[in-house]
Amino acid sequence: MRVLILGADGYLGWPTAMHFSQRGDEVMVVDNFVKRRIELEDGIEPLVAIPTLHRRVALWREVTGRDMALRVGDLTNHRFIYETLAKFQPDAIVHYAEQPSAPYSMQGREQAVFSQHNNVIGSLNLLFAVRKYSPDAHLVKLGTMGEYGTPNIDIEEGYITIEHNGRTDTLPFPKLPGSFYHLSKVHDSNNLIFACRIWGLRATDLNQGVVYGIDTPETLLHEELNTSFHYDHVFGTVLNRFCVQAVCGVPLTVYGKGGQTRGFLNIRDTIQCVDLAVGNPAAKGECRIFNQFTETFSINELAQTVQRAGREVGHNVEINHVENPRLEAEEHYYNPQHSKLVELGLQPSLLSEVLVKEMLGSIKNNREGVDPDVIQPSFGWWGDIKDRQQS
Ligand code: USQ
Repeated sequence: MRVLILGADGYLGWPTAMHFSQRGDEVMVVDNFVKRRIELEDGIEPLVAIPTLHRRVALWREVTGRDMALRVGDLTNHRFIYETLAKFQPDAIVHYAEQPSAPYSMQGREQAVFSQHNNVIGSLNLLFAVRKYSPDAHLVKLGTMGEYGTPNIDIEEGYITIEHNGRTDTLPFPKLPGSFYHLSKVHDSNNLIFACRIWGLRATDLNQGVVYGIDTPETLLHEELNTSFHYDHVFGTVLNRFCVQAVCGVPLTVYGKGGQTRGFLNIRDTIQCVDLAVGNPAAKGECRIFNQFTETFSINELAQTVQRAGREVGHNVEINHVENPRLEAEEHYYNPQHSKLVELGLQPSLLSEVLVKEMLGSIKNNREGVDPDVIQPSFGWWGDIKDRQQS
């Protein structure tokens, strides 16, 4: 297959690109390096320095003998994505090319506007490009479980059948997103459903939970093939952050009461899910929605798991309930369905203390890369934390 990976320089994009290339597919990788620019803006770096994308592609060729095509460009420039599809003619497009941080999007007006412009307009240009140049390609788009928020009813996979005043219909599940970033994904989902309905495109929207983990089989082939692992308050996801905090002796930063419950999955399962979606394409005109996570945990449960595993390997792990920089329910009902990927054959790698200990071991080897100044949140859902503390 010809597989186009958009956002291939990121935490999930790079391991996904290597996976499809290793499988023998013809892969093209694309990125505009927005994440690297935000890293510079906010003074943060991945735990382990990541070579340029050009170097990663060259190294991949040296290690495996496999070629990947590389194009640098921005989806918000429609000419760039039109030309990319016209030349590459993909069978499948895996779209990660979005600003992925909820806290970044809540930092202020500029960051909110940037997040929505980059994500929504980039994806909209992509839809027009697919219609014009690759109308049969299967678009696999990364959405998020955060689109649904935490409603007080069971969350279905994308659509809900409702009976209202004696009539019944199946409609998109209501959305209650919790940040301008999550809202950008809701807008994308609406555009995607609409494009499939009116133009007959085929798409799968993967509403993914919070990803954790460091290694995939391909990142382990060479130390410079690592993925970009963040532990800071901007890009670090909660379990990755807790593991770094445990190794560095920083009390785990549970935000507020810690009863917030989310769907989680291992980075290896992200790759498996995307592989399953690509291998089982949606029909023409269909916009499938899969809830992509393997287990749910509260933040307190995660913190306790990291504490137990950390103490067993000699780390002094304390749990701290810090003031929540977000406005979110800290105790709530949460029961999202997630059977469609399992029906396609997903074999989950579930979270265990053994796995946490592996993560801790791997972080310990790179401990000198940790910057303690970027661990605590410095802005919240209302803006800069210092402003709130002063008022
Ligand atoms: N949290 C803490 N302490 C921390 C960091 C986070 O208690 O040090 C809490 C947050 O308040 C939140 C939960 O952990 O309730 C998850 O936060 P997160 O930063 O791990 O994840 P989130 O901001 O929701 O975003 C991440 C990815 C995003 C993806 C999303 C999936 O950055 O790209 O879309 O996970 S989901 O959460 O299902 O929407």
